[in-house]
Amino acid sequence: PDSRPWWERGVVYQIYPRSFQDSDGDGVGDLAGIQVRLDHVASLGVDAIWLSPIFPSPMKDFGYDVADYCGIEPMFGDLAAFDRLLAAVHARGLKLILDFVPNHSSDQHPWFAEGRSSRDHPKRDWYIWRDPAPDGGPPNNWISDFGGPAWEWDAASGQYYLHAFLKEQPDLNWRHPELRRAMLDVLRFWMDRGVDGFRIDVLWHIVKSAGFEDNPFNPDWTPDRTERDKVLQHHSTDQPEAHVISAEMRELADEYEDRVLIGEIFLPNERHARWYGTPKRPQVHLPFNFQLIENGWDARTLHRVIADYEASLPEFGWPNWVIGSHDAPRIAARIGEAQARVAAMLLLTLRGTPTLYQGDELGIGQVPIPPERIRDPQHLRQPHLDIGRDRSRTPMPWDNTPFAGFSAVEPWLPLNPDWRTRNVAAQAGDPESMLALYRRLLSLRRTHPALAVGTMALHGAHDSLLVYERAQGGEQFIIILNLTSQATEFEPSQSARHCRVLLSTLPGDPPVGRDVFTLAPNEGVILA
Ligand code: TEU
Repeated sequence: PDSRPWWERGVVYQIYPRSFQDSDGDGVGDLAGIQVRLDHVASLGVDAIWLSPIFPSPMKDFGYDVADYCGIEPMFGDLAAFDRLLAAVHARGLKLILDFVPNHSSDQHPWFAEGRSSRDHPKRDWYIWRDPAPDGGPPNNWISDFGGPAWEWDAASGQYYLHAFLKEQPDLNWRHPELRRAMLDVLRFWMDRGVDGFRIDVLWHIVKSAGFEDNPFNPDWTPDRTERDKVLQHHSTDQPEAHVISAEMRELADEYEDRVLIGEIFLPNERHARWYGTPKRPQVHLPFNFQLIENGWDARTLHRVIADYEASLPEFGWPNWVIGSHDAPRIAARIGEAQARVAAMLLLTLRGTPTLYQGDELGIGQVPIPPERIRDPQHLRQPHLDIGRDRSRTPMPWDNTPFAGFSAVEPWLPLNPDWRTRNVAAQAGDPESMLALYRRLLSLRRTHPALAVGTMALHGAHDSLLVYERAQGGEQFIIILNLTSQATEFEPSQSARHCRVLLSTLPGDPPVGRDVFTLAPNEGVILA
């Protein structure tokens, strides 16, 4: 048996709690709903669930604005419901990862309300307050990720406070020792309760340069890009002190058994890799790797992305891959449904921990949202840009009963228009479905550790095909992915000549045992 920790062997499944299952008829998902649907998660064959935030929140950013780090949002349930869910998850041999949002709280958090009340309040410096610039304007040129200045004027106390996201999400001051202790206690609280780890929201943001210098302007900015991109986030992100805190979080996690830290970090390879820390002073186990989302989808680009990423990893650093999230456009819409099957094979056979996003296992596309139903604050603030996150946050379609079995009432966001045929029940009974493919891939990974934790050797770059081998303990697999919609010949090496197709992404009779090396359009195969 492999002695690797579960987060290296396993697969993570992201649940967006508002949109998984509603159990109490308010049109919004909840914890009891998730518990009812654990069969789906278990039968998929994943190992861990990551829940987007479930804490009390005014929901200005749908839970990423936390008003109490140690409670449960009433819309989702309560601590008792959480404990029941955690026990049910563990009873199935699954792990539960929570979303920790350390960069900012809600402006409704009592800490902020207290600090806001007066300049001399002991909690004032738990957030980032600055005097105006000499002209009365904001202290510097930093821009919020959701557009507009990152500073909000507080007339009552005559200062600005910093918010990297919405003004309802004031940034916490991690340089303050008491705030730091209070936030680390939050991690302790949930680990004592039994959670298996955390996905840490915008970890690279948590400390700002002490000098609050202006950020440099981005010479490549054009009006079709988000306002945030106008300046490079040079002084507002990736500060050395943030790495110190990340190491402290790890030290704390390591006081417990088998807990994982996954950091949400957007940086070029070399700086990204530093978030692993060093063997002596480790930081997060998995700095999230979004490169399959951020880059073009063709054989040469993927080859370069994989090779460069692998080359950038420290020797002890374990890779990870993501193709979808609650922030990104749906993979099936971005590259087409046929290629999305190839993407599933890529994600589940690359070296590194995969994270699946709910609904991608059904091949759901970008769901059209009528203008009056748009909820995403990022979209509402920059309506001229094509950045609506609601379109990938829509409710899970479970079956073809009213509201797709998600809820007894009209859900908070519309369902995918094809929910009557594209739902879990329909796909579970269809061997050609995306769901069936995901289940097969996940079960192969489980039976053959080489596919999960084996070594990986990339073949040379090719215009149409991406080819790599995975091996461990005498087992060897060749993965060949056709990134194009043309049939493409694969020139087998001597060793590959005797291989047989173990699994194809093609719908229809999986051509098991086939020994031809012509890949059909949009076909991926695993050879053994
Ligand atoms: O996202 C961080 C982040 O970088 C986003 O601004 C991302 O670039 C954008 O959503 C892409 O369209 C995290 C959470 O995942 C996101 O949902 C939150 O809104 C954000 O942090 C603030 O907490």
